[in-house]
Amino acid sequence: MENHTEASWQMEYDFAVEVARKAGEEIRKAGESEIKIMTKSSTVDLVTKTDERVEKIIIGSLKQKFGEDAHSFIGEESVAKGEPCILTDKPTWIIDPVDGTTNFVHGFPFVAVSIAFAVNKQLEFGVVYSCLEDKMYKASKGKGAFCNDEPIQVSDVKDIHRSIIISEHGTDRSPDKVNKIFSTMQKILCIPVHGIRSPGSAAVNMCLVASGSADAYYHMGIHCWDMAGGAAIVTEAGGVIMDISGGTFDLMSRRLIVASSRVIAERIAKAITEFPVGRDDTEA
Ligand code: LIP
Repeated sequence: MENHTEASWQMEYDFAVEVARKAGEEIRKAGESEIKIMTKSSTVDLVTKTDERVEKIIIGSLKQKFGEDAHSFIGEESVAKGEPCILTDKPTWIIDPVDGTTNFVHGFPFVAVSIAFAVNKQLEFGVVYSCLEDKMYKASKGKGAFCNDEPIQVSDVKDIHRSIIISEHGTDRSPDKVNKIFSTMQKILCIPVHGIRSPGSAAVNMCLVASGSADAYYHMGIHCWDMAGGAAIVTEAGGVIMDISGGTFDLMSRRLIVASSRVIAERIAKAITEFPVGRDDTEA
């Protein structure tokens, strides 16, 4: 294999942007016809033929460009069909073909293609194409974060009382889980913060923090494909990323806080009522 030194994944990065744009065009087109809805882990965990088709397009394009065996792949819909979800040291693409499937089904405008690339379990770059808004977010380690080629960075808000916080409600509607989610939201609202928002796409949520429109995002129960692209972008935009306990972020843990500053992230960590979510790499 070619000997890649640090920051030398430029060809993979550029191609990921190209593939994300092509995938986004497919999603936009598919949204113009009737969408057949199916479900996964619960009646509100939606999936469509477009999710599956777009993932095949993305993985097929990457394999055609870089060969069948050079890289590993973790894709939301492949894992749903029984493929393993294990992150190794091998160069690995982590793909969410349609992040915000519920939004896609309803025409709610935050729907993203998320493509990330990790080597030795470290994220090298991330691309998030918010295709209905036509916003291409991207970042590669040490090379800055961008939206439609304009540099982006997190807000300079350090006072949580002046912050907008993002979180989501998830797809597990058991009353105990929902109570815990609302208990955390109540604690955060009562700090007080300026507001809480739920745009419905984890990848877009992280890009909203990366570009300074929101000051933090926390979530328990999402997956590595929801987080990977946005995690690379928000980190490169100057944000902090941590586990919901305040500890070190782990891509396979299904738990995340991202924020414009450590002080805000740590304040959110204090407010979170935890519940068990399992890990991506033990559920496959
Ligand atoms: C979705 C996330 C969303 C979250 C859902 C789900 P999908 O991803 O982006 O923010 O609330 O639980 O994980 O399934 O549309 O790719």
